[in-house]
Parts: sequence; structure tokens; C-alpha cells
Amino acid sequence: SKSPVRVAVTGAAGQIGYALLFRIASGEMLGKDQPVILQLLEVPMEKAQEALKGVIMELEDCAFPLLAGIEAHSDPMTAFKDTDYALLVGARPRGPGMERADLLAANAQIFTAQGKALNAVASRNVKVLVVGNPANTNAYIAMKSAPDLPAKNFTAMLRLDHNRAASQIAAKTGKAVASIEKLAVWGNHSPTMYADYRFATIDGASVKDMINDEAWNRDTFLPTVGKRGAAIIAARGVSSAASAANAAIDHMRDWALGTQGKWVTMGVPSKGEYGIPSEVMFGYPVTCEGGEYKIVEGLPIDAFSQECINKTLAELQGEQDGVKHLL
Ligand code: NAX
Repeated sequence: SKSPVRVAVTGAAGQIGYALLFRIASGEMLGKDQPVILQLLEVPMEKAQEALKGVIMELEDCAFPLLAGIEAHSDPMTAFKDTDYALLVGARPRGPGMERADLLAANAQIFTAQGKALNAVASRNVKVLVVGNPANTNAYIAMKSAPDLPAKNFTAMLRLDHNRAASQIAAKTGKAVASIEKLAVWGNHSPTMYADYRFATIDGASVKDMINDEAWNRDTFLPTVGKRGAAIIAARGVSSAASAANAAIDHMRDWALGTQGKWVTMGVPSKGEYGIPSEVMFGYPVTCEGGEYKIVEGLPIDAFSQECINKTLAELQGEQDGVKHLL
């Protein structure tokens, strides 16, 4: 049988953590034959550490056969020790009256410290997924703070946007969501992301031809996917958690175990693909194999798509400029 791998999760006592940890421990992320050791990080405050203890008690009470160990931490330097996977979920939310610059600065502090800790103590092959918002920029900060780790090990979560787009297309076409292939989401995890079904197929047939409605794409599909997070807050009173946790599982599982040629969306550091400046943490269509992702290259970009890509890129560059002096 396989030896256990180490999975660090930050924000472990939060909403997404609660929807995520039990699925990791049951083998849904890394496979039903892969034992895991959970290394859980929360802020040092007593309330958070107490809540984390409660989550750990519940994890114990599941008696998961694959759960080979659970650790509670309040310091990233111990939480990330030798970790093979790191899911950075905890972040500073925007408080009342908080300016965008304050939000960026508070998160820059968190993700600088966590990037440095990963750099110092994590496995050299650690796969990092940043979920905490602003996810792309936080991933960029962590990457820049970890110069001894390969930049490609740092990724941001665009998978929830990808899955939301797939579900809207399934509803529109009346086809099964699992039959949709070659969907892409470009750019920032924010309402500016560009969900792109120009290349998508269902059972080999073109989704674009099937829908054949540019106005629906522009006026319904893109705003619905872009504002889905806000719609869920409005309906539920709290932000999406189970669907976010599910997307994190999908992202890590596909990265680790491969996609068998299928496209998925990941936020990854650009190496200039599609004219995106180097190091920008950008949502791209990728395929995964042997523990590595590969950007799908050579796709034609039409005028409308270029406009959308420019817009989400400009937003991302604005965020990155806003933290430059803090790195
Ligand atoms: P919660 O507020 O329920 O939980 C966050 C937890 O993180 C809290 O328990 C907090 O104590 C902890 N935390 C804060 N700073 C920390 C630090 N420096 N180290 C360790 N733990 C820390 O939020 P939740 O609903 O779980 O959402 C977590 C993050 O995911 C938020 O930033 C949220 O905006 C983001 N999201 C990202 C999504 C994406 O697609 N990329 C979608 C869902 C979600 O909105």
C-alpha cells in the first residue's frame, strides 16, 4: 500500500475548510488508495484554535481508513513542514469600511509569510492551490515569496468559475454537464473572468453552434457566471462554500492524477502564452498528466475574446501593481 502524503490546509476551521477536509480525508482528492496526513493551519486566536479542535474531533469520529494523521497548527512554519500539497484557503475578508488597498495589504502580509514558510519547509515538489481571495494575486504573492520553489508549483483557483460555466451551458443546451469538453476560463477569479465556450464540444458537436446566440453569451451567460458568487451570497446569506471546496478537490485531483486529455481551467503563472506578461497568475485552459499541467496553446483569439482577456488582465495587473511595494 502507498505511504501517506502530507496535505496542508489553511483556514481549516472556516466554511470552506468544513466542506473540504472530510472529502480530502475520504480519498476524493488524491484517490481511494492514497493515505493522507492533514496539517491544519488556523490563526492563533483562541476562538479559531478551539473551532479547529472541534473539526479535528469530527474528523477523528469519521474513522476514515485513509486518514493517517491530523495536526493542528498556528504557525505556517510548522504547518507546511514537508507538505506535498498546500491548499491556502484562509485569507483576510474585506471588512466594513475597508479600502481595496487595505485588503490587498492585509492579504499581502498573510501570503508573503506563507510563501516564505513554504519556501523554507515544504516538499520541493509541493503543489500549492490558493483559494483565499483575491486568489490570483495571493498566489502571485506566495510564488514571489518562495524563490527556491519552482514558480509552476503555485496555482490559483479558477475551477469554480469553470464548473459554474459548465453548469450554465448544460442547462442552456439540455445536455449532461459531464459531456461538455474544451471549456476555458481566462484571467482573474473575479467578475471580469472570461468564460469561453467557443471551442467547447458536447459529444463532438460544437457548443457555440448549438447555442448560436452571441447576445446570450454576452448579456446572460458571462454576467451569470461572473456574478454567481454574489447571487449565492444574496440567496444563502453566506458565500459559496461546498461548491468552492468541490472545485478545490477537482483542481488538486486533476493536477495530481491527470485529466486524460480533457481541458480544465487553472490559474497558473504565465510564461507569455497568449501575450499575457510573464508571471501574471492567469486562468488558462490546461491539461494535466504525470503531476504536471500544460497550457493548451495555439487557440485563435477573436476580437471579442481579446477585449475580454485585456479587461481581466488589466484588473490583475492593477492588483499586482497594488502589492508590488510590499513584496
Ligand atoms: P471563512 O471566513 O469561513 O474561513 C476562513 C478561515 O480562514 C477562518 O477560520 C480564518 O480564521 C482563517 N484564516 C484567516 N487568515 C488566516 C491565516 N493567515 N492563516 C490561517 N488561517 C487563516 O471563509 P470561507 O468561506 O471559508 O472562504 C475562505 C476564502 O475563500 C475567502 O477568502 C473567500 O473569499 C475565498 N473564496 C474563493 C473562491 C475561489 O473560487 N477562488 C470561491 C469561494 C470563496 O469565496
